[in-house]
Amino acid sequence: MSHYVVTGGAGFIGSALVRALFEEGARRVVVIDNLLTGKEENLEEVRDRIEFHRTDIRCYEELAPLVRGADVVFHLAAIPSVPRSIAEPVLTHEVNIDGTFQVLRACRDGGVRRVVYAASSSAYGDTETLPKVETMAPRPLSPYAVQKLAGEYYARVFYTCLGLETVSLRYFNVYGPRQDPNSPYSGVISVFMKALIERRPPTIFGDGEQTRDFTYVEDVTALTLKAARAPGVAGKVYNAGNGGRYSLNQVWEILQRLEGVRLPPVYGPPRPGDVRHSQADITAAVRELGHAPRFSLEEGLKRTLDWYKQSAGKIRS
Ligand code: UD2
Repeated sequence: MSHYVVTGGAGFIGSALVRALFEEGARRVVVIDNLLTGKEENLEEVRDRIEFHRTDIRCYEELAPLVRGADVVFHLAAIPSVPRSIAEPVLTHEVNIDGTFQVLRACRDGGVRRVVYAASSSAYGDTETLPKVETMAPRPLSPYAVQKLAGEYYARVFYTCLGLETVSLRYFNVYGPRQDPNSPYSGVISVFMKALIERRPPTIFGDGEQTRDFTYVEDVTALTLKAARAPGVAGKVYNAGNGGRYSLNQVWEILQRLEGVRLPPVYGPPRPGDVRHSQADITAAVRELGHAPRFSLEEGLKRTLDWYKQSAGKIRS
């Protein structure tokens, strides 16, 4: 296989996937990104090896020729963030649901061999049992969760009814280098990194005892590549997590220890649409896709912190 397309390839996860593709010998990688949240600088090291298109996934006419004949399309383009989906339900609906539909439609029309779709752990909502298994009924709590779940459903019926091979991976709170800490909708670990480097206390929404299965970006990209070629998995959904669970208070404790500082957090009101606890059962992904996460939270945080320190000039807003 040699011809890949990554939608959202200028994003923090998408750009890591592009680098991983080249590491395993990909020859042709097409990146589609409208640069709404993605950044070209995320692709700095591979800029002269990729074909970059500043294209919006809602536009079928522009999309169709770019995906035609690809071996695998990795569909990561989305507007993430639970609070953003509450603040901007129309825009996020259009990009996350309509855009996903157009990507699937273009892939089906263009004879693409397989689509790997970046779904979200938010689909589970507040289920009573932990860890969360793919067989549980979804209970989305926010527009974002509904939108990512609708994408999964579309991916599945594009396989069962329309013959396009798709695999959905429910990413669980991915973190790592290049995650943008400067937006009001930034992922919590990037926000913690920036606060730590600037020696400021972070704001924690709620009591900080909510838990997440924080998953290092390289573990997610490795699994995403495996999903592109695993046999017998078309139409399925898998958890893409680490399998652990840490509270925000614990994460902030670890980070303070790594830096040797004490900066008690400020606590604010809980965030609407927030899930209380999240943890992946990764049994199916291990068995059927060969998932093998390599990074403990502490190891992942150390690597991430090193990157933020080296890039401190760049991450300042
Ligand atoms: C959801 C999904 C995740 C991914 C992501 C994309 C769940 C469990 N996870 O992540 O898989 O799809 O959406 O956006 O649904 N927080 C603070 N202070 C801050 C920022 C955040 O306390 O400055 C809290 C926030 O209230 C939440 C936790 O940190 O309890 C994680 O928030 P997040 O925005 O990093 O990610 P989350 O869990 O919404």
